[in-house]
Amino acid sequence: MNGPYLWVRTLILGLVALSAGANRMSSHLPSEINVSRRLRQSGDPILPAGGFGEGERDSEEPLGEKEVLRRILEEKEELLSRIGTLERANRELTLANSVIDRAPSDGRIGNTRPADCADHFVMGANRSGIYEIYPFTCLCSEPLRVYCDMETDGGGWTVFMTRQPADVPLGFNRSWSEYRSGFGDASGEFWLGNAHLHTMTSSREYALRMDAHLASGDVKFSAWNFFRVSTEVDRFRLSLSAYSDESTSRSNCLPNVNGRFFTTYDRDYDETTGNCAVTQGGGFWHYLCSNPVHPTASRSEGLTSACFSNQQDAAVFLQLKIRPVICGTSVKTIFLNANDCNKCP
Ligand SMILES: [Ca+2]
Repeated sequence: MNGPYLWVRTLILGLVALSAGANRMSSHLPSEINVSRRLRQSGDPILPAGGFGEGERDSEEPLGEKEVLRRILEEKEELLSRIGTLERANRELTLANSVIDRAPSDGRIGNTRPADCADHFVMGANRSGIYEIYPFTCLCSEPLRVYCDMETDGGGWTVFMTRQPADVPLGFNRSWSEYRSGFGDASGEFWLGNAHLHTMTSSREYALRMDAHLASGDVKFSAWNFFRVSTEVDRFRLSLSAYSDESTSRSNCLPNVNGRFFTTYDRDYDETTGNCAVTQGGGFWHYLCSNPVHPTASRSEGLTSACFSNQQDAAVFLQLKIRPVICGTSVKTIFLNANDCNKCP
């Protein structure tokens, strides 16, 4: 993805060169967007006779400054569109490679079951909605019904929690066993289940994303490049990487969850004398009840936070979702096809 970013950087450099009337940068720029070079060809660094678009203005009047800027903006829009296309193509290619990496070593083809929404995406699904996935090591297992976000940041996201407006809001003040198995419906508000999160994140390396639609109308997201849930014996302990710089939230909404155990009203594994799940509602990877936002809390207790934007803002829609880390070898190799149903436990 360095190419597109290099183009953007190059375009910015070109704009700087234009405003300064300087041509010395032109030798570093690719020909198709080399604004400075085109201006230099005209003999006038500010009002090019050569213009933008080959052969359009060979012998006409110099362009006005507004026209020059308009054309620059047009080229910028075109470049941004091409960057978006290239980024999506690159993401699809990388995800496709991850599937190829997971192919059986004996050369057998077919019978591959999607382990998550990223697999569905690679197999051609590009519409968000309900899908069945098989995040297990044994092909005999029943599928899970999940919501796949196939649009956000290239798609391929498996949603494991949704909070959204509902005529009858789903209660998230649930027991340990309910959070273990999951509750709600994937088409509305729901929690996928900690046991499923453990199965999924122990077979592949996943990134976490939180999307928030705010009462103010703003849309923000937070991202973390590593997310893994441990076993139930380990109290579903969470491993979460540092907050990603790509996030658009004002600050890290989950700064205190890495290494924490899951806590519900009937299992107190937080570090307070009380129980964060009792005082805030819901269940989560609590420490000192001090996270800026508590995604499973009652709305009045947990979904209003200044971590989203500059003002204390309430999330009216909140999703937590995971996707395989798509940087080559970090996706672990698993051979679903190689499993023998006769050996299922
Ligand atoms: Ca406690």
